[in-house]
Amino acid sequence: MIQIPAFKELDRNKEKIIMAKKPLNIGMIGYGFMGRTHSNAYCKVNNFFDLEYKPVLKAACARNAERVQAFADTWGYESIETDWRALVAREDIDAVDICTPNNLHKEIALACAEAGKMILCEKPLSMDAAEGEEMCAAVEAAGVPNIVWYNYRRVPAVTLAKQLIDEGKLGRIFHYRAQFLQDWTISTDLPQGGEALWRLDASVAGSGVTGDLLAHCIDTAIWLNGSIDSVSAMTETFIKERVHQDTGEVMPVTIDDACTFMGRFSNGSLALFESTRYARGHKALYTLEINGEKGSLRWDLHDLHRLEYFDHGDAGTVRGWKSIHVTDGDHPYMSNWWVPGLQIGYEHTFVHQVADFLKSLETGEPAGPTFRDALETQKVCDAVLASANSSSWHNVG
Ligand code: SOE
Repeated sequence: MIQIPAFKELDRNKEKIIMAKKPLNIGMIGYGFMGRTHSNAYCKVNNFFDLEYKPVLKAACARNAERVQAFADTWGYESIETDWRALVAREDIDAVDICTPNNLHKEIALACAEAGKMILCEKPLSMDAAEGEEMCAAVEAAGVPNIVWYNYRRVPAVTLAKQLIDEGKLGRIFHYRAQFLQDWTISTDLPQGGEALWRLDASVAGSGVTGDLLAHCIDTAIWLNGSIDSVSAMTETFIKERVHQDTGEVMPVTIDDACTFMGRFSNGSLALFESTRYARGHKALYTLEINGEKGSLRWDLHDLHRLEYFDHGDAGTVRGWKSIHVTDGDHPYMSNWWVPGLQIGYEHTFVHQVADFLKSLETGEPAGPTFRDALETQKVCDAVLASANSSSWHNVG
């Protein structure tokens, strides 16, 4: 493992000793969109956060040697593997980042746990809760640090919402509603399955929008407002057959193209969630709103640096929705970036996740969502799909 020597650096006019960093050797499996967001985060994190550990991009792994080599060259991985088992077996890998399609998460995670590797797993945790249970048992028995990439928790405005709720600013919560809307699968000509389109193949993805998009909304909701106890859902598959990209055969589509559900949180508040890939005009519109006795909060991914806040405690004459520009030094994560008033974006949420994960290695305090936290989300997804299938209410877990 590479040892980085201590060196001196001028930091904002103060001379500061930067201690030697402990290398954390990363093995990345997969090189799609998420492989890029995570790699970017590993590259940037030590430029902005003061941490003991420094990720070292040791190896990237995927089946196609030429393409994974190109990915490794772009991001600076030192080596490549074409078999994930070989990567997991390598002694010079400390942490494995699972960025494969969902149907491989479990097998890889179990092998990593057995090999004593830390795991950073792309969301959703698993194809279903039963797989998730096995994954939790494996990482907990092995005692390996683990985290799932539900990145939207770490948008500073969303983290600020968490702080305000925990401070009691909203009081008793009555309603939680969230939407995640896209429009990229409307064309009937779009094939299903195979590279880049595996999200449309239930045997690889586990489900459609429920596991891919609603899982984000559910993770944030549980984090902000506690457990969800019961759900009543409906799903729809608008385009019933598509050509499978791998075989050229026309096959039934078995994912949920859209899903709407209502539910009850353990704290007595009501939930309303909607997700679809058929909302023409919307590319990635994740919105959430929480209404409490003393106030409300609203957030929108298309304007991600703003948190809207209504405080009923304000004097009546000036009471109204405030739009907080979450870019000041005392806002979550922001003191690590530029100067007050300058906003950051989507990619930074992944940097925050890596920073929190590395910090957790220093403190021994796990950074969430751990596999166990993400299993809760998986259980809600399972209950949603079961409810839609049976047209009846389902309890979670
Ligand atoms: C799907 O289009 C997708 O890329 C999800 O898989 C991601 O998790 C979400 O953040 C954006 O949309």
